[in-house]
Amino acid sequence: MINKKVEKALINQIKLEEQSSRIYMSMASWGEVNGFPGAAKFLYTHSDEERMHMTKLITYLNDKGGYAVLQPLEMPQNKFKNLLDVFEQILKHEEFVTESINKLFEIAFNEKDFTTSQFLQWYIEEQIEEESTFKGILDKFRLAGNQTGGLFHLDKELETLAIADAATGA
Ligand code: OFO
Repeated sequence: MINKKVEKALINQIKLEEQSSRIYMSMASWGEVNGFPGAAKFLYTHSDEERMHMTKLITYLNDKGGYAVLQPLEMPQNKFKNLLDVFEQILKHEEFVTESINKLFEIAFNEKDFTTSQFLQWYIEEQIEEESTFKGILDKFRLAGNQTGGLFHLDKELETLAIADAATGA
């Protein structure tokens, strides 16, 4: 049977992954109606990835004798200043997710639940990768400036990134 404290922390993380999926879905929808089809595609793919992160945690917890009870979610933001605003918010959100994963790891470790600590290694590495992806995208924004041509190319690049992500399941 899984430790109750660890179970509670895992349920909290499941909620955060589900909320992340909604946040990126909302951003994708905004991109789609605001002339950024590539960014929309990238964000839809990313929303799917978060759902996968959530499902992975649910099946792990249930498999270990716990019960992954889903929690109520908040309404995601649906208005953004521009595309840069969207990606700045994503990086901030991912930094928050990283903190949450680290705290979860700490709880599992302190409770001597080394199986869960080991399982969470995947999430720790995933967060390093995600933060680096979003920092890279923000660097490209800096290069593109606010010019329409630059943003058009960036949107195309995001579409290519979405296709690559979907292929690797990253
Ligand atoms: Fe955005 O990553 Fe989940 O954990």
